[in-house]
Amino acid sequence: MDPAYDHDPFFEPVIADRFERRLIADLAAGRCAAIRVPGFFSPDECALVLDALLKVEFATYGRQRVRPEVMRFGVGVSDYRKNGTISDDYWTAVDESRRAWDDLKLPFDPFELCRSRLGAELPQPVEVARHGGRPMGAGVAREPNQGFLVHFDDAQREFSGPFLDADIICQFAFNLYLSVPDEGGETVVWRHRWHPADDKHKPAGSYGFEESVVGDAESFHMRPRTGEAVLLDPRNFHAVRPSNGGRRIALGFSVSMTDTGQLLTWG
Ligand SMILES: O=C(O)CCC(=O)C(=O)O
Ligand SMILES: [Fe+2]
Repeated sequence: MDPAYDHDPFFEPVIADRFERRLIADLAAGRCAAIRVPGFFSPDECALVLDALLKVEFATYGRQRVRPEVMRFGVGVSDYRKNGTISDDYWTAVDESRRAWDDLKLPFDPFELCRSRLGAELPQPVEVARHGGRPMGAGVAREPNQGFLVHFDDAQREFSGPFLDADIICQFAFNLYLSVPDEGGETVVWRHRWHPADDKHKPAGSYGFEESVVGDAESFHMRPRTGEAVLLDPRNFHAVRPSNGGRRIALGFSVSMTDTGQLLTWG
């Protein structure tokens, strides 16, 4: 194909030294595909959180849905979907997760620090989202050493009815990398959004698709560094490659932009 027709100039990761308000608007509007902020956490901040996490036991995501296995510390709502709504046991899991994170006795709340730095240039504070008046989970530490399959994340398709107590314009995925492998562990993003026919490439019960689903769509990959934060549009199909030589541990949460432009987070 003629290279001039090969690349969408809006389909790019942007590297910046902070989450500028203008870049968040670009991501929401589709003028870029990801924002990368190296050094979002200092080496000391990463080491504090990582050291604490290395002493505790991680759980796995639902083993039927998430194969190969992904380890996690904390709760993600995707494991608590029942008939298109949030199941009651999510709220118990959120309470337990909050206690488990408190028990790490960190000198700061890493999710709160992520929210305040993410929102530093925004007119409204970044807050944890509510559902039915109750605050949702703040986020999760995830360890996909064997990678994540090709998938997309879009709560308005995964859940029916109002998902948050706010009207949502768009959704982002936030990751802060605390530990990265020597090799592998790249995040790959394709310029492909879900189409009903894609489900032919989706094994029953799996969260992920076969890689054939993205065909020859344009893609880019990001090799995260320790301390880097990435905000991406998770409607673009994405995957994480398996790691080699080291654990890949990241703090993650979803972010919604409301109709007033406020960012709300949830895990
Ligand atoms: O770990 C990553 O780089 C991306 C994980 C992912 O699938 C997401 O944040 O939605
Ligand atoms: Fe994802």
